[in-house]
Amino acid sequence: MKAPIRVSVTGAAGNIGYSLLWNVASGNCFGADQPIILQLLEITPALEKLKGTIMELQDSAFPLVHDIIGTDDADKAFGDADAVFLVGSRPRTKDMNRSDLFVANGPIFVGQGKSIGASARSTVRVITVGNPCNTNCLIARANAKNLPNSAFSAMTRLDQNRAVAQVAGKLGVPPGAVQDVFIWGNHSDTMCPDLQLATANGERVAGRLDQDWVRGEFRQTVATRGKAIIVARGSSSAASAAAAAVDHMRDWWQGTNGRVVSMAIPSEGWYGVPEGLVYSFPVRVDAAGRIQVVEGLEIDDYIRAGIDENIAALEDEKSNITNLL
Ligand code: NAX
Repeated sequence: MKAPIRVSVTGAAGNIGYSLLWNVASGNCFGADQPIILQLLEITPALEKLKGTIMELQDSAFPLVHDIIGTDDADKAFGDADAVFLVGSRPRTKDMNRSDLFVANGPIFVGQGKSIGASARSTVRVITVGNPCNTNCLIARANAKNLPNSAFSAMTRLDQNRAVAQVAGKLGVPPGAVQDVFIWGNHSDTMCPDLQLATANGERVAGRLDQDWVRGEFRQTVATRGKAIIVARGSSSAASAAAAAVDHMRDWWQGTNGRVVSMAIPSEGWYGVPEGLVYSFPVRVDAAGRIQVVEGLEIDDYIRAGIDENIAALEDEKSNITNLL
């Protein structure tokens, strides 16, 4: 039996947490033979609700869950953490712009970044889900000074999964047949899906899809899916976001076995993206958990414009929070 790993989840009493915790506890993320200790962080007013979530987790009697800690103390929640899901923050509501989220959520990631740096293991892997997730990740990264860039990531996997679903629907194949779809840039409506490597049942999809659809309806649908779900459900994506967070962390933990996926990570200058910007790239993850950007792709004018639009958007987001870095 492997030794348990410590998995921290912030915002654990929230909507995404309610789905994410069950996915993680069942072994879907870290493997069916990997015991875990859940370390759940909430703000003080939500501790009672968290207590209810923990009671339900206990009642699920997951064999892999060796202990569950619920707390409003970040140092305790991140103590010796091997993996961290930064979910806790305010979701965008119908009346909010994305820019309102900076004011509401940026400062959370200063404190949590410092606390991760002080308390988590030096090998910790952090995924940032709380929006605006790329820039929140940048803030957390900047405040965890002792940790390497490679410890931090933000989630564009939901955008990728949305893109996969649209391509699968168009081609009339199950989503599992579609691989190597990836996203450039920011988790926002500027994100740029790229199908140049994508395959369905092992065959390239590029020649089989109408370019007007790819550049028009497809991109528009993926870009605005979050908003469409808020309008339809009255609250933002939760179960699909939790599933995407698990996909991201599972691939980081267990490797992608050659598949290409999207992860937003601190740039080292790849494809002209300024160093340090947390930007979604096509990546592969090796068995040791090293994230490797797929380099040398041919970038046509359309994709170049998409990459540049996202650089500008993220530089603009960064300019709002330089005091938090
Ligand atoms: P909820 O409001 O249901 O839950 C958020 C939870 O976070 C609440 O229980 C709240 O008490 C807690 N919280 C707030 N501040 C905290 C802090 N400082 N420390 C710890 N916990 C804190 O929102 P939910 O639907 O779960 O969404 C969470 C975040 O994910 C939002 O920012 C949302 O915008 C973001 N999303 C990100 C997505 C992505 O693809 N990156 C997609 C889904 C989602 O929109």
